[in-house]
Amino acid sequence: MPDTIALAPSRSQTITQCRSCGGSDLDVFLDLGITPLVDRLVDVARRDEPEPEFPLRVAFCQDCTLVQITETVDPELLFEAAYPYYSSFSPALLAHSRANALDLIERRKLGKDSLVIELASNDGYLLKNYCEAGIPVLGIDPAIGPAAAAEKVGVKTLNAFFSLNLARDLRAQSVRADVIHGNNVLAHVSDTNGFVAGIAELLAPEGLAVIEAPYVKDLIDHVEFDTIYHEHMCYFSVTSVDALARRHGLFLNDIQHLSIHGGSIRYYLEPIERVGESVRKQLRVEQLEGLDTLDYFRDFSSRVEDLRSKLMEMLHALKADGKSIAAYGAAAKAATLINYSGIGTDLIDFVVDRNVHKHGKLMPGQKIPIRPPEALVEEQPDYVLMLAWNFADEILEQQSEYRARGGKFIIPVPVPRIV
Ligand code: JHZ
Ligand code: ZN
Repeated sequence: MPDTIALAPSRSQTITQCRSCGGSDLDVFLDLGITPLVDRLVDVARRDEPEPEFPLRVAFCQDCTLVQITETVDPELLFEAAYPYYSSFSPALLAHSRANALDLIERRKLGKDSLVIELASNDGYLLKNYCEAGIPVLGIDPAIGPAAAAEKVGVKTLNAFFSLNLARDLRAQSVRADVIHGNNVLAHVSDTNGFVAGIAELLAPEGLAVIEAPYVKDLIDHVEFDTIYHEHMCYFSVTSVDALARRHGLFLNDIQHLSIHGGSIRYYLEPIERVGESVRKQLRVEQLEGLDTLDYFRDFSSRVEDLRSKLMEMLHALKADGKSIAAYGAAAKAATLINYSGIGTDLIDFVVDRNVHKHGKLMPGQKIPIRPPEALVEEQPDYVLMLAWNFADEILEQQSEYRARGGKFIIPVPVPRIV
């Protein structure tokens, strides 16, 4: 296991050991340059102040196969008071989460004597489904705004970072969970082992941890390079999660491959070993395709560069032709895409997003203004760059009026195309 990370006053530290196994054989295969923090939207009044920026490099661990970034940014800075991500602005995500809760209530026979804990419970988007069914819940989330929103909808929430210490404190108060959810959070923690050890600590002997994380194979295969940012410290495969879980007495017994967020895996971990065919099969696939070797990742950097040049060519050609362009989705991934590509206000007039907490702010780095989606029909730009491409179907449907009036969308990933 790696040594504990002590953050330097610069508020970031470069790792020298793998975040999971502690090995020192880390090979960098992608360098996205020095980039700002993607969820640190800029207030208009502070547009001229320098933003914190950090190197964004991705490495492969030769020992345990985990893909990870080499810089750890202080979590207080990453998830500070103004953290703008609220899960409940995405109807598809709400439906996805509700289906998961209903399935677990049924399969695990959850009831009023059960306890469901969610790590990074955000605004209560998932746990509220259990509350409705009368099942006790506890959300844990460090972001103040989303945690307050969760309390408002009746989801009891502890406003804190989850860690092994917190898990021990809770267990000392006899808290044990029948189900622990962790959606899109395992990649976000700097103490990867402490987080999984904390889950093992809090889980009841017959309990189940359900962890969702973007799948590194989808990231590589579909050139989803924009999902790389400082919040995402790790990029998991089934092989790397299996090794991580076993180190803490948990077993990866089942998985589901999901389409959410450009391709994710839902990992089912239990203190009892009963590895199912879904896991065995995907471990074989990863081995056959070479995800456990650096070779799989070697040409990724040139594929990313190729995507960028195609996209920039397209945007410049449209501008040269006198077309106006806006963008959809002030997402975290949007900030990586525009900053790595160098897409600024010379190309994009504004970005729209449904999240009211983002309106009136500026995109990190490129300082493009963020407006409500209605601005598309009001201004009727000729093209809209789809930065939240993971929700493209849903957004295209919502934007039928803009499209009926002749508006077109540019989907950047995996190959820039106009629809
Ligand atoms: P979205 C998020 O990343 C958050 P982001 C987080 N960083 C993470 O780990 C990954 O997911 C996996 C808006 N929207 O969720 C909402 C509309 O405006 O894809 C969001 O601002 N209208 C923790 O931020 C953005 O788009 C819509 O109809 O990259 C989408 O962001 C819909 C559906 C969304 O991911
Ligand atoms: Zn490793």
